[in-house]
Amino acid sequence: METTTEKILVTGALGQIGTELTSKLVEIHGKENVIASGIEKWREGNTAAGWYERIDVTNYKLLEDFIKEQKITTVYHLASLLSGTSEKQPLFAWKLNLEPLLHLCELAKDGYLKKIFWPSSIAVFGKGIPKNDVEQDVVLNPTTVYGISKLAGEKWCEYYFDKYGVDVRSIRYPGLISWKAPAGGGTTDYAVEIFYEAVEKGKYKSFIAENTAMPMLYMDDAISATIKLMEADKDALTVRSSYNLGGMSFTPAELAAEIKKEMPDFEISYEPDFRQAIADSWPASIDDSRAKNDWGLSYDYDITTMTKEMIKNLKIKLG
Ligand code: AKB
Repeated sequence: METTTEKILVTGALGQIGTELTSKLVEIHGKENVIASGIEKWREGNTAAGWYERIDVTNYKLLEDFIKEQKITTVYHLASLLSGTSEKQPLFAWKLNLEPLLHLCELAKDGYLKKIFWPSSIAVFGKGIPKNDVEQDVVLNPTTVYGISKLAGEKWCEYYFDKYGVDVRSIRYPGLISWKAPAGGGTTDYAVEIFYEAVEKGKYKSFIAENTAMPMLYMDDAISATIKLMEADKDALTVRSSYNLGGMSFTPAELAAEIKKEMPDFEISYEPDFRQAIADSWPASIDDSRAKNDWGLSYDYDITTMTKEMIKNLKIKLG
């Protein structure tokens, strides 16, 4: 485990992952060492970090000056458009999802950053790949704007590591389920919306078909995996593109059945939209043995414990 003092910048810090990752980083490194950033205006209490800086990551000069002035050592670069939104804004998705990553890699190459975390996604796999237990090194064939941008990002991470030794680490996140901050624009987000609507309305119309399985992960497990990867010994890492993360795998019907155990009156209906085609091109389950072997990936939640936690916390949050 590396123990150097870190000065951390989180981009996209007010998003679904950023909100919870920032809190965890503050817990580990202290408020004074974690700076949250995003394009949103600052609001009282919007982050656990000691400092919130409004940064548009596509403004490279601003990003670079800030990193140099504040002597940032580590960036968790989370700012991104998800799969559904990316289909609607392809050029902007490419610009946002890829170019700032390259600028950060350049800064690391020039010695201004020690470490970068960048999220990839199960969207990199795409069509023509086996559906179940998809391995780390299969041929990648994404057919979505988001998947293409994530695949390109992975290849750049690997390139900067191979050529310049840049320590950029990455995870292929499955769908992430959480109650603290809303998700937005993703294909797996039905698995978040369903809980909000179960608690608020007792019913949900799913935009993903009944029997479409996708890999999913409870946010607590996603955060601990991210921290574990970033704290792992550099020499233990054998994947420099992005690590597979499988989490759990379920369909909307299976999730609805779990919710019904907690809320017997809950009703689900199905009206698949354009995101069904995206889901159909993604794996149903993922083999994450490389992450388990290399840096000790493990999970605390399954579909039952995750469902109980989501409902318990949303009932409190939504009153
Ligand atoms: C999405 O659905 O776009 C994301 C993802 C799997 O990367 N949650």
